Amino acid sequence: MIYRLSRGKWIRLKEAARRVDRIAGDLNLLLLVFALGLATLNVTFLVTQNVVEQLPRVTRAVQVARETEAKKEEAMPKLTLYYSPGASSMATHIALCEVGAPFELKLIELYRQENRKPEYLAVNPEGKVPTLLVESEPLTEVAATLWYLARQYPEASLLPQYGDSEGEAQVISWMSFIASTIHAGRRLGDEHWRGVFLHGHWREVFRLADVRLGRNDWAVGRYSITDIHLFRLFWRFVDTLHPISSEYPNLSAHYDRMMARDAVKNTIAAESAVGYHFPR
Ligand SMILES: N[C@@H](CCC(=O)N[C@@H](CS)C(=O)NCC(=O)O)C(=O)O
Repeated sequence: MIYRLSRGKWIRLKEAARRVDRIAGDLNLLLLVFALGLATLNVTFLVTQNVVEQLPRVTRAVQVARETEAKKEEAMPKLTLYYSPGASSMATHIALCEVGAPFELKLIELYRQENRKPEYLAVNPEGKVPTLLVESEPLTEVAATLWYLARQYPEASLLPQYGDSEGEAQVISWMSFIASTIHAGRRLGDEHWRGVFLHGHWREVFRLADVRLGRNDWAVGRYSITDIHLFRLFWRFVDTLHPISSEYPNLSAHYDRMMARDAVKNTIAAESAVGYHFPR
């Protein structure tokens, strides 16, 4: 038998088919959303289960790390720096900031001659700063305090690689030059004109230092305690004589590099807050 549909029924049938189609589409979407939701829940569950399982292990690892750190700190000697703002002790202060070691500062005001008091002479009979107390053992001379800190805190990389004899010898060469020629140069030939010190010899030794540094960023190929020692003296020279930077181009560029370091900024901030009282 052949059914012939009227045009009206045909249209209704097509409409019904379209509706069924739309509902099926909506159902598909609903199923997809549901499946995605289930998958997300599953992943969240797995992750949570994993985290809960790992938690005791992570907590233990954190505890062990803390204990190791505390033991390391206990094993480190107590450090106390006797200093006067802007004096040679500033170099040791910078190195202490560089290595990140805990330390205590003890102020010895040179302009008040506190370095001549018996209490301080008992610590350092020469009456000079710096003195670095390692526990209760005094260590004097800038070079020695810097060397000690660099060796005690190797992570700070303030010396050439251990065993690099040539690099180490270069550090000693520079440090001896700085202590015996540059530092001592300040007091040599202190000729003055109408009461003003000309520091001719001091200017000359910095010229030598400028040539020796050359265009290198750092004195011995990488940042080291040598740069700290050199910087402290040039900083003092700049503060005293205000040379034009083109006279000492290499030392001036080195000065800028040093001034950009956090350890230097923090030391200067701490010492200038106490106040500089320099002899002119
Ligand atoms: N050779 C010593 C020199 C230290 C030094 O000269 N310190 C000066 C201050 S920059 C000082 O304490 N002067 C006081 C004095 O001599 O009475 C070193 O390298 O540590």
